[in-house]
Amino acid sequence: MTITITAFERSPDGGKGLARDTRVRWALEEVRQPYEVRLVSFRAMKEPAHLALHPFGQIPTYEEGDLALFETGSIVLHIAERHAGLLPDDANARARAITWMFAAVNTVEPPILELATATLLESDKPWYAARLPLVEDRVRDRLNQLSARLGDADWLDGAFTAGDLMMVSVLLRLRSSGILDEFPNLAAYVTRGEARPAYKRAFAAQLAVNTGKPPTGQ
Ligand code: GTB
Repeated sequence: MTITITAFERSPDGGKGLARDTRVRWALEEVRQPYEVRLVSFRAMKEPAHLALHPFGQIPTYEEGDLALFETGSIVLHIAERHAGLLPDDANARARAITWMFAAVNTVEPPILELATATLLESDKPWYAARLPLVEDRVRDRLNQLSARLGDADWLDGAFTAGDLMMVSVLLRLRSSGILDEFPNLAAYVTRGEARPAYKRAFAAQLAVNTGKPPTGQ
């Protein structure tokens, strides 16, 4: 059955891979599932046809036969549950990997998003300079904890899982802030994720959309 996802017609990041379709592409590449992409404009995202797929008028969405999903955590979990390669066979290890997926979107991503929102939308406010260090410190608190847990391991719980895919995707958004580099083991963890051939294919595919150049073979 054909898998179709949606992505920005033009991502505001110009193809840095920060829009959330990249994590879905990455999951599909890890499990070697071909997929099609329907590009949507900001206007089209708020129109009834797209709202029927995504109640909040966002990307990405995922369609496969009669199934339509939104929310990247749910989409990546769906992919990981149906195809080998992203979740361990052992039931307890599988549950722990899913726990890391939730931790990525529910515990680590919120302060990172708060920082991105502050930088992007609030820098002209009179209180911005006073608030920014507080927001940055909330990110540092989470990274401190995550860094302590990761230690010198390659991945969060044994072999690479969908938990790492989601966590690396979430941490990537921090790179431009410089905060990630304060945590060398996390910076190396992100680099390890980006070095995976499946990530490289996903990144190249979204970059091609944003530059108009076809992806080079990986
Ligand atoms: N919780 C949802 C999920 O995980 O799927 C969040 C989905 C979401 O935020 N989608 C964004 C969107 O559609 C795109 S990814 N926004 C349009 C809107 O809400 O109208 C967020 C994003 C956008 C741009 C950059 N960037 O340019 O750096 C990074 C991330």
